[in-house]
Amino acid sequence: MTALRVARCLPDGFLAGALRADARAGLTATPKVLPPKWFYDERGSELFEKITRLDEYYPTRAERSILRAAAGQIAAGTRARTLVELGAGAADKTRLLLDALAGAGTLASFVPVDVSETALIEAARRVAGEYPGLAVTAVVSDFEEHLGLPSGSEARLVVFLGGTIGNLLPGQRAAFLRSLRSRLRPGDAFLLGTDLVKDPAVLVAAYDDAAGVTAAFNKNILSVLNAALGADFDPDAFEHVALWDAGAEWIEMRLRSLQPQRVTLPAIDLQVTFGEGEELRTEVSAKFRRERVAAELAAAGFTMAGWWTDGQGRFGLSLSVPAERGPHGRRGSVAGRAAFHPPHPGIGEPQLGDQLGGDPLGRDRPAAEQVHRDQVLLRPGVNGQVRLGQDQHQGNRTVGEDHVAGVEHGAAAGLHRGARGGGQFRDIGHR
Ligand code: AVJ
Repeated sequence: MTALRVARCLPDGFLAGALRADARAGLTATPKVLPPKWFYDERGSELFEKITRLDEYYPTRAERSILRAAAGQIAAGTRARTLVELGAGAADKTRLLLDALAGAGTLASFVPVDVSETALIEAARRVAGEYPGLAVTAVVSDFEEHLGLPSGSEARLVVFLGGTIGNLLPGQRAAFLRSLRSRLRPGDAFLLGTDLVKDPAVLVAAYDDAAGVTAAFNKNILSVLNAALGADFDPDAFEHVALWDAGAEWIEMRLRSLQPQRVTLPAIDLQVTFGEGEELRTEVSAKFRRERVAAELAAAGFTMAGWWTDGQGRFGLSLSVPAERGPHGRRGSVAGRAAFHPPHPGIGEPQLGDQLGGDPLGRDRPAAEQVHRDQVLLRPGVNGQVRLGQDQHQGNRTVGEDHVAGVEHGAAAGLHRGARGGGQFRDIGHR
């Protein structure tokens, strides 16, 4: 039997309050700015799904191709019992990891974490249906504010995919990584997807597609404000702008006012004016180089143990463990670690020759052909098994064995909560 549980780590009204505060602060700032997390109402989530299928938007396909090739290595290296997915939209990619962990015989529970409750529960329900015996706990949380991590389980693999970390500004990113690191223990691991610096034309096209889907996605943030705050934005009075900031190495999306205009937001008692050509920044999507990923992880107290890219070097996936010396910008000692040998020779070996040609449409070629794996520093464990980082419990319980069905209330058993968190479990049924 599988139960799906839902844990709320956000106090009632938290999101509504956060949106109002962000709208007030951002629309009275110079230049005007809104945080990208408000794109994702139902329509915004649908539009983003559509974006992931566009020819120009390569990150989803690139990351999926890496995961297809590397999931087995990640499962063998982490032997994770609990898969925690932050921003759990990308359910198809999640399945690659769930399958690999199930294949390794270690998987017991899945904890998808997202702010968007309806999308989260729908995805969690589907996974629970497809993996009988898997304990699924959907955590409604804003991972910047209230990181919901199950504390009862060991050998957790926390994954943050899609390059979404690039939506955080450098200071927010550092705070997020430190906060995550402070909740992890030896034996846990962190898998992070990062989009990589590349030809600006390729980047800009990914955020300004010919069909105009990204433009509609960008303007949808105005509809979100209209619905939530009774505002009277006219999305047609703005144009979509995507630009590459070469100094900061990030893509910015903006909405440019086509005319002088005044907008009223009754719910927060605010009127704002836009001059003709005035821009509102709606998203930063930072692009990375491997060294910067490693440096930011190290500064937060992680040691990068593995790094993979797709064959065209478009996207990077890093696997990190808590550093032995903590978050002081020093790397954990790698003494005693051994180079990781992939369980499937040929997969994950660096492929350097003919990787740059590729399908002109950018479609995936078979994963084994195109994924680069850099050296992975892991320690061979007992029985010759590859283990990550420090000592780990050898979780050998079978999937679902320890599951307790039922309703849990109040204390959100097993979940860390932020200071403002008021976690509550609601049982939403058994299968
Ligand atoms: C979901 C945050 C990874 O930054 O590429 C897609 C969102 N914005 N097109 C990204 C997005 C414009 C996307 N992330």
